[in-house]
Amino acid sequence: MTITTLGQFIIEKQQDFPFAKGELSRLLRDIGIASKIISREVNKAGLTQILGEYGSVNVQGEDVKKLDIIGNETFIWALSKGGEVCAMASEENDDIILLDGEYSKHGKYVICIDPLDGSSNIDVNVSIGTIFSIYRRVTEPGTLATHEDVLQAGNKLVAAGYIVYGTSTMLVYSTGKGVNGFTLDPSIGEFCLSHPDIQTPKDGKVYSINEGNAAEFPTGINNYLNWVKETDKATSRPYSARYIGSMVADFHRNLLKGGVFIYPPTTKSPNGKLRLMFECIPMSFIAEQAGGISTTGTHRVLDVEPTEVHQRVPVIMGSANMVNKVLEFMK
Ligand code: AHM
Ligand code: MG
Repeated sequence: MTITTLGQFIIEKQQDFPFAKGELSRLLRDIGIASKIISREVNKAGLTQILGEYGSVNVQGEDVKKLDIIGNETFIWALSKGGEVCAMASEENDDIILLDGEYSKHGKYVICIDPLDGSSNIDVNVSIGTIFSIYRRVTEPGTLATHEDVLQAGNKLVAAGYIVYGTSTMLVYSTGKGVNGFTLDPSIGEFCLSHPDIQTPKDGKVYSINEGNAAEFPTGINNYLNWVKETDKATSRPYSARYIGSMVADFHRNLLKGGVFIYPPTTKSPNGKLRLMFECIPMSFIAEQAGGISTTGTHRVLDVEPTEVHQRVPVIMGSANMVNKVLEFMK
């Protein structure tokens, strides 16, 4: 049996970028390392009875940190040391983090992370994820980075991906030349290529939306939700509803099996709930790279110009035919 580890794959793929000096490869490798650490912590999370509840003091008298804090600190630690990154933004931090170390100031890249997405699922042992995106800085290397480096539209992305901590841990990423998935083999501690060149089905039968908010949805979305439930042999309706409440896990299932993920505008939150920089842009990049579509309902998500780090946008993404059907109802 031959296996390809994430590290081997990254090095092989570096040849796709003739001018690359290896910084992006090192950055991707560092993300792999951070996610292995978080995967270990996520797997231990069920032991809180022994370790002490998160946020409390354990039997040794030490503070037990919340898993999302551990995730954030792990990523900041892993990515700020290598000198490839000059600035970071995290869903856990109000403002961007400027790295002013001698090496970091020369870093060519900017990274945005949602270290643990779907955190309401942590306490109940349900899948959660990490989401990341990488941009090339726009200011001069050697100087302190600025907001301009971070606030870039998704069409400027260099790479993006996610890690899903599910029944196994999987890392899925793209550098703009297709999407590849790696499964963590705990026996050797390596991510191994398990899903090469992922293509999402053009059609699917799964719709993922928090229908509990239906009273607040736009009419078009509710009309679509009525339509998916109608019986029609030709289109195999009714469809199946699947909603974990962990975007990474919901997205991952739909990516592999076909489906549409929707977080629409609501009357209370006209821009929806999900964050452009941390959640919508990276997942939209993966969706498109796998042959799917992602839109806010009016614009391609990757073309939205961000104006603030924690900006929110509505999102409809997944299998092309399903997204287009939702858009028909929204007209
Ligand atoms: P979080 O960043 O606070 O974890 O919230 C993001 C999560 C997504 O993973 C998920 O799709 C969504 O929130 C679920 O929200 P809701 O409970 O409103 O359906
Ligand atoms: Mg999140």
